[in-house]
Amino acid sequence: MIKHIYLYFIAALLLCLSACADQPTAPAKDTTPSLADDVKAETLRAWQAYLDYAWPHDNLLPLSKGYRDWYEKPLGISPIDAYSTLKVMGADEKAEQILRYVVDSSDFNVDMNVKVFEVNIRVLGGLLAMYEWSGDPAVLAKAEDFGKRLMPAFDTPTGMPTYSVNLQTGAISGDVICVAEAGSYLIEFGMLSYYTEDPSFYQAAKKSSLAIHARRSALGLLGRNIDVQTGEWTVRLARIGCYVDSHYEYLYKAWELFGDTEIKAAWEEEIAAVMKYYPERIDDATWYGELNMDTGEKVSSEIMLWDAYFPAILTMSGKLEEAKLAQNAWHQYWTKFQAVGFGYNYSADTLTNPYWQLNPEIIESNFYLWEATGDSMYYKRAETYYADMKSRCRTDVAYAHLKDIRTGEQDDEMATFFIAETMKYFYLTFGGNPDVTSQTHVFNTEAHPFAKASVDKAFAKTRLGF
Ligand code: DMJ
Repeated sequence: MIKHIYLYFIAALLLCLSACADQPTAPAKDTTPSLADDVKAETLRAWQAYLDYAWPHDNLLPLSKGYRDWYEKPLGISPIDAYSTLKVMGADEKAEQILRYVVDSSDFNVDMNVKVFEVNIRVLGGLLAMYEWSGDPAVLAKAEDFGKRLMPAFDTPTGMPTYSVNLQTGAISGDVICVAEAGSYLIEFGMLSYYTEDPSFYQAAKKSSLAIHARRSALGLLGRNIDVQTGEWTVRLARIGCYVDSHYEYLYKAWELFGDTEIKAAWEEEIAAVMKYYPERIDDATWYGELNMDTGEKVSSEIMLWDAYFPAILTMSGKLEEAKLAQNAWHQYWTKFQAVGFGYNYSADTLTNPYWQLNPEIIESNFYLWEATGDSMYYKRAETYYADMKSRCRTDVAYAHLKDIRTGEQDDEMATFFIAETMKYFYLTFGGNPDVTSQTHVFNTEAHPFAKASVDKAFAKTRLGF
């Protein structure tokens, strides 16, 4: 009996010792990656696909694993657009590879016509953010070279730029542009003037934005398309979003960044008219449709996905309650389809265009509201958007657009703003880089961040010439 107890004791001791040997001496590290880590890993995966199949062309084709250029020769739009996101995520080596490409190999002296608005927000904005992060004077020289090549477009009777400019010859073309294409240069041209101490860039941008402002209707509303030679509106339909969006965005943000009071006055007049005529409250959401710019009467209930930038601007300009209601509308739209298509009629509840380009706007506005309110509802909404996007758009190498948000059929495209904007706003929402926030930085409309602290407003006054 004693022998049995003894054996039992030895066996129990051995069991305990072996069990104890499996116990870690310190608490186990939580190996579940945070959502920010996941966004970074997915961004780097997509970036690697770009490097494998598309470098240094303008766009990756994520299904056929090829590439597409915007013009006759590549401008390196994807890499230049991706740089600031890679820096925000701390992927310094990948970012450095882009910087080396820009400094050593890029050449903007090419005989081709480029769309002034698009290359301004992506290429010039990207180069200026690259300079801000790196401090490399060779990058600033590239930005200045590029900015100078855009300047001939502004040489029109109204000061508003033509649609295209030839990067080599300066030949201009395209007399009718939309408001966003006229009024979205203050940040890039302002930063370029600030860094180069040459006010001519900001002066051109300001003249163009104020040319739009001067042509507002008696109600203070803007049309959609305008002739840059005559200054006449060619489409008098008013919208806050698509075709107009970054004009409003830049008035507010440029004021915040540089402190130009003339720009502030234009913003205050224009936003007052917007808030008077557009908002249409339906339950706990506010919608902003299409109006007649002269009468303020509603013309249609069609919204376009770019319009979703607006709650961000409302948030940053202190209209928090209006921002929440406007964002609720976008959340309702997303929840119906697990994405947002190009066009939706909120009165008829019908999709007018079902395509989704992985666009950032709803995620961007949600980010501003999350930071401003700290309400976990916005964090949870971002989790939903991210999970939906991952399950519907992820391919074996990167991410693809949706041809139809109802069927989920993918299209062989990955827009450059997917890395520049969409993934950056997800990463920041999930707490990936607390040093880059809506308080510390002003983002251009392509999400290239400029630190408020890097602009001394007293210097800005002389360097930008206001
Ligand atoms: C981006 O290129 C910019 O945000 C632009 O202002 C309009 N929208 C696209 C992304 O949807």
